[in-house]
Amino acid sequence: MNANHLWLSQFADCLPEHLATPMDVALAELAAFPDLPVALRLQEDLGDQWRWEQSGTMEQLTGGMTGLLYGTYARIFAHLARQPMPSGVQSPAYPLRMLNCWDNLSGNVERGYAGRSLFFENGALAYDPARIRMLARLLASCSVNVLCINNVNVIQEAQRLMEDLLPDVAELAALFRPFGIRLMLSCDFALPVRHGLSTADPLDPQVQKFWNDRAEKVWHAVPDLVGFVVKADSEHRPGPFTYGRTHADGANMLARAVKPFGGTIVWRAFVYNCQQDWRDTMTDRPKAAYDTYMPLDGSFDDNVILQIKNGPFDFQVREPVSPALLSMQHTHLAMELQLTQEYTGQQIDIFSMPPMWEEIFHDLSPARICSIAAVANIGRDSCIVGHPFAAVNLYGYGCIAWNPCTKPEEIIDTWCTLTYPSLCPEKHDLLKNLLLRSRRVYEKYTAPLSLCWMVVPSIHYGPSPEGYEFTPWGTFNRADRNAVGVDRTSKGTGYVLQYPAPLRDLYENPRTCPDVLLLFFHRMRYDTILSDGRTLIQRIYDDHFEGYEEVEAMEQDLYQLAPLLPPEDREQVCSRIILQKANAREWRDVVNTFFHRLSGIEDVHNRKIYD
Ligand code: GCV
Repeated sequence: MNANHLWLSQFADCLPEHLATPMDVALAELAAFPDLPVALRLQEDLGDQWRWEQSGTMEQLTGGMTGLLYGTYARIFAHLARQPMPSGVQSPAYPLRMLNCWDNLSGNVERGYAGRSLFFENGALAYDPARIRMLARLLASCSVNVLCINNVNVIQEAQRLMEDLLPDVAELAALFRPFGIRLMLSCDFALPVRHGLSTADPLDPQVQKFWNDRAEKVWHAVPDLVGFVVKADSEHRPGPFTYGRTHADGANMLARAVKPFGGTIVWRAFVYNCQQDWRDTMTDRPKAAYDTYMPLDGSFDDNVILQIKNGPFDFQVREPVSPALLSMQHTHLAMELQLTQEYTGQQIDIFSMPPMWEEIFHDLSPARICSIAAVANIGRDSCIVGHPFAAVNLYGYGCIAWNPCTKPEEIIDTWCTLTYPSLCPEKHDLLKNLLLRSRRVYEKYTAPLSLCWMVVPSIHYGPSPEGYEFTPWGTFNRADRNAVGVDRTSKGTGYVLQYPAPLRDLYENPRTCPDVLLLFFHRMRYDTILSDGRTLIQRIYDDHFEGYEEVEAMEQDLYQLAPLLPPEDREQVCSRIILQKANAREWRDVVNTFFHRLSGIEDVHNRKIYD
């Protein structure tokens, strides 16, 4: 891995090895741009903040230790992208800009599509320090400052990260530190049991003592650790429910153990019944987070952050904003996004996320959350993110973590300029427009009208209309010969009532509910006429046909661009678009055939649908 395949393509290939502080890194980065007459002035109390001023030909950057680093990257990027520098003090929207790696100690990455873990192999820490520095540099350059290195599913021997592997974790932490990045660890709620206690009950004094002692050991080894991430009572992970305790009991017990060290507990709200009987139409999975956590609003300690996925299901192509994010008033909330493309093309299909995030922040005021997290899309692949264009999601995440109001056009435009500086304006725009529309294209051929979960179970790539239908995961479409979708209105499961007005009223009524969310909220007959005059079934057919055609158009654009890309990117991009096209064709034909067979309704344009 080197800078040539990423948005640091115009930076010096590597930095000197022994840089002690973020200011040292800033100075080393600036040294590669002698044309930039920037003087750095450290003002410790500014922390992450920075201010840029110009007088005559001289420039001054004032900031805290990390602020100087962020300001330096901003200055270099502005120079390379020929953009003006902002005036006034620049501060991040969120103090913790977290990246969650789902890396296992075996070296496998859960839902990872960019190769094996950058940190682990064979049950131990195993990494190339030069690559780690490169990763740290990438993350710092887009303002990410917290890295959770292990999977929230703490399986196999991962508990050892808090035990005998602690000194190795400390060494890794030292590599990230000069880049202003602090580590977190995912922890297993049942750790006390592993150490011979008969219980992990959070109200048991022995359990509390266990965690107090453990926290002391952990922070002794890594004094600037941010804290623990916890997935409890979720998808078979242990948690407080086993002991009849609430999640506030569990989170607060851990929070009190880490408090003396300034630690934080990031408690994930991904809790639902993953053993639901498909015959049960009363239980509705999207209601679970709100139902579990709203009654606890206000009962979490100050150093607990409740981390809630952006939507109420699980990182589908399109979901409404999670109502728990909109409603909890007295709890520190973080929103969790997913960069790794589990349901969004697995870094084979192109799916650029900033337009999706803009929609989320349209309904969710950025001030409702105090932190932001994203599941990482990184690994050992040469371009680090699997598909060269998937880097725009990592870079873009950093941009919105600093300023959630950053426009998708701006993010993608800058990323294209930084990564592929030699593209002429016409080809630059070709790439930018391709990325900007990629999410909508993917949505059309996989999940139009929010018809989600028609995906191959477990793998989550490729179509399988009934793949999840009779499973325990609570992810049903309940398609029959007349209609499809789950009624989540007040007359149905009542999910819509979890929203505050005016969203509740907007979604309740199929005439005001945005088309793209129709089948999330409503069960609809195939012959229902939608806002554009077409029937529901015709929209399903049309979107699948159009989605495929749009992938064909993307392929043509890529063939124009490919000769201009660095050879390694060219090869990746060209081979993956062929796979994407085959995937889109499969989705089009499988889903259209499925509905054609069920409904018996013909496509008004008589296109080929199989019998
Ligand atoms: C880490 C989904 C994924 C799991 C993931 C889980 C989670 O269910 O498929 O791989 O587990 O989300 O977010 O905890």
